[in-house]
Amino acid sequence: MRIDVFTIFPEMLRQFAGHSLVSRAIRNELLDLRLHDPRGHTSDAHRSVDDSPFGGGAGMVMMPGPIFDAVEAADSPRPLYLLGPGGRRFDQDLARELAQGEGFSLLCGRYEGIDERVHEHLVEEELSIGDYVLSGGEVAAMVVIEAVSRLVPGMMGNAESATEESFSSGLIEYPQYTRPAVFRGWHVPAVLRSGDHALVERWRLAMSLARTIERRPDLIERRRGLSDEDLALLREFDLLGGPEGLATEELGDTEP
Ligand code: JEE
Repeated sequence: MRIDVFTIFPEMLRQFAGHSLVSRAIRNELLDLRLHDPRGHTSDAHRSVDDSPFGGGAGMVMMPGPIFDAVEAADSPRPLYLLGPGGRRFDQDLARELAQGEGFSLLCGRYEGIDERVHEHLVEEELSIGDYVLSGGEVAAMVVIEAVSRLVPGMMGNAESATEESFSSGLIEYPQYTRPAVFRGWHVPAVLRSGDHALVERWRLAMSLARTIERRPDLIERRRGLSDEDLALLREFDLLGGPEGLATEELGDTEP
């Protein structure tokens, strides 16, 4: 997979690319990450990439020239996505879609934004990683690269990909424990030490369901509510029912 990034802060991405999963993907030649700096495509003495907005107002806007020139010189993989606070939400579905392809490109803005002609005539689409305001697209680009590259075939062992399959089922995670079995008087749930693998599987799914109902009801809606099997599972572990409904205060409780 080839990913090209256009940024006036290539050092931020170079730092990122030197770490953990992404650096391993690059070393193993599963990922070809290329960085391009629009500042290398300026012609004035100050190497300007921004200017004040037509019509007035505060802040600066990125000029179209250096961006068009950098993109055209790179012959970078399409689609080219612009990262910005007003874009379509980047989510796991899009990460999965991008991981299936041969590559894509990311354009990181800075300042108050980018000249509209870049939106209209250069990029396919604007993406946003969430509803908060960053100072530029670089951190968002790292988020996209990390989410996509961990899904690239060959990135992880088969065991992990199987887990990925079942857990991109749209539920949040079940609680996990490691040694010691008792820590400061807090016990690991007995189910997990029972040795009954089928029981453990059912408990984990039940906990995932209960936590998703409690914390992310939108995800339950997205899978079109609870099935009869879901309800049976929740009942089996007493995670549903009673006049107060879901016993939310007990989820994740590790008291003896
Ligand atoms: C790229 C510049 C800063 C600050 C105007 C008007 C926006 C841009 N999820 C995400 N949040 N933020 C970004 C992101 C931010 C960026 C750039 C990505 C380039 N900035 C910037 C303020 C404004 N504001 C009122 O509504 C909010 C525009 C991002 C992503 N991806």
